[in-house]
Amino acid sequence: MNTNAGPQHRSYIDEGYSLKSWLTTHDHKRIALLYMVSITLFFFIGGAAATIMRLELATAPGDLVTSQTYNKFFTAHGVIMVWFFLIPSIPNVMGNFLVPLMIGARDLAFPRLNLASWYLYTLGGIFTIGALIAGGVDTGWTFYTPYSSMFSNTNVIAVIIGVFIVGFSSIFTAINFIVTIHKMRAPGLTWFRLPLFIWANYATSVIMVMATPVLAMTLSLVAIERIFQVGIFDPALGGDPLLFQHLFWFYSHPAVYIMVLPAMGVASEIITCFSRKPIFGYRFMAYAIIGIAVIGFLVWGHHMFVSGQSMYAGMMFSLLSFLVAIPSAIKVFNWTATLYKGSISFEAPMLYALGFVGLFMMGGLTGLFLASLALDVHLTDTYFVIAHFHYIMVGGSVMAYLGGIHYWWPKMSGRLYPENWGRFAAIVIFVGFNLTFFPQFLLGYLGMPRRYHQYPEELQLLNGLSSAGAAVLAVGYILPLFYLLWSLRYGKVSDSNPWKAKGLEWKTPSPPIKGNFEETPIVKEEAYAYSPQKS
Ligand code: HEM
Ligand SMILES: [Cu+2]
Repeated sequence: MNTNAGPQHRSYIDEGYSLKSWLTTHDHKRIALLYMVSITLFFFIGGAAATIMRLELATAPGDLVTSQTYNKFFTAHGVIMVWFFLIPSIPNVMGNFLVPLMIGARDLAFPRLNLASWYLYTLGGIFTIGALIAGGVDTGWTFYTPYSSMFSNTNVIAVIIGVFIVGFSSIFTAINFIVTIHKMRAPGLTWFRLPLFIWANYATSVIMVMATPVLAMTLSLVAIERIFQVGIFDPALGGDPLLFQHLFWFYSHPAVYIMVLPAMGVASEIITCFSRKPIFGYRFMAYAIIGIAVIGFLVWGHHMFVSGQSMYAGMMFSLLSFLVAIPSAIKVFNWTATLYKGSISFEAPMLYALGFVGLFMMGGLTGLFLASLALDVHLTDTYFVIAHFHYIMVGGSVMAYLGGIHYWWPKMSGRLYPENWGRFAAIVIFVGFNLTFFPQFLLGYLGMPRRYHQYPEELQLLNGLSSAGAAVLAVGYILPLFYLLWSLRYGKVSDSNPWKAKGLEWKTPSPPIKGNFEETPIVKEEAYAYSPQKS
């Protein structure tokens, strides 16, 4: 079973090369590639907005763009990166490709719905990009009312429609994953034999189904207030602006776990493979995923410590936010314990995964600073918050996404990427990332507020470092684009299991055939049955 099925092996890619064959495909693997192309496009559009911002902030005066234009750039950046890159990234690309393969199924439960999700994503993207071309939006990705509902003169409605539509794409994908994982596991693949990547995508899907409708409803209310002047959030009309914040963060805090749980799943797969050891504390890892998903719904008020919510609410939200750190810490502990006495090798995916763990930890621990009621009064709305969430979402999730892309690239494409380039890019990204975002912790602590296009001279040095880091980071992100595309043509042909990894996805040829498996696999062993090495 360890080699490809020979020259007659017809992979999912060979099923058709015409544009039509791609745009009408029902194969989860081809849909995954459609997503990969689209989200990569959005990543670079969002990145372009960030580049303009860091260029403006390279010097103290606001001399590159006006403050109004700057507002539009950070809004575009946030909206695109959150809804069109981070949320769909790992679930819709890797989840789509791997959920059926990892559980020994032929496809997702609802292949047509899966394709529909991609079309919804695209339609939402067209609305959003259209709104940006038509002049942009200046509310920030958080759409705070009553500014967004009553005062902003920009294309709020069009962007809201875009985000609303892409929300349904998330919900449909989530329903597909939940049903598939419940109903289509191969014989013998019990819940506690599932790869943690599956657990992570399962929990993420549950969050998507439960939280995304709240966002859809909230944004609809903003649109209703804006169009019909019905008092919902605007106090002048008898509405309540805090209601918006509660609703928005009731979605958006769980949404941050939509962005990071799948990344944790990827890291678990990679770390156990390149340590050649079963993951430490498998059950705790699975329970921690569920714990994070549940507690993640109870902490939204930590975004509202200074909003005027009651002090008792603040104290409860502070306490609950500390609680969410416990399952996160369990995961970090178990990854570390997996490494302990492992037979570790540092291929590119492993470098990304280790980068993920370190940066995620920085993000999580600074989250605890912010979760401390008193400290947050000083730090809220400063660059400290920006640094915190970029450590998690960029240092964490984007690192893990890239790690996963490298790890499963041979499976997806049938080719090996050039290993040294892979390692080099991982290091450039790690260095560039820290240079960009570490100074922002200091800037925030010194009181630099977020969302300003100019700042006092004394903050020049730290901002200069950050902008320089952004340039390094940009190079790091562009590198994989080149060598991965290069490898499609010139890379070495991969066999079915280049990493000698466990897991059903490696028991099928690379790239897999249309229905994934010649015959349904039967699972007889636990997850990650790597044999412990004697050293
Ligand atoms: C140990 C877990 C975490 C804790 C205790 C925590 C705590 C916090 C707190 C208290 C804030 C509000 C800060 C303020 O506005 O003053 C915050 C902001 C934020 N956090 Fe976290 N966080 C954690 C994990 C995460 C994760 C996993 C993500 C993303 C994947 C994330 C993304 C964000 C974002 C996007 C914001 C800012 C939103 C905005 O105002 O634009 N956090 N975090
Ligand atoms: Cu939060």
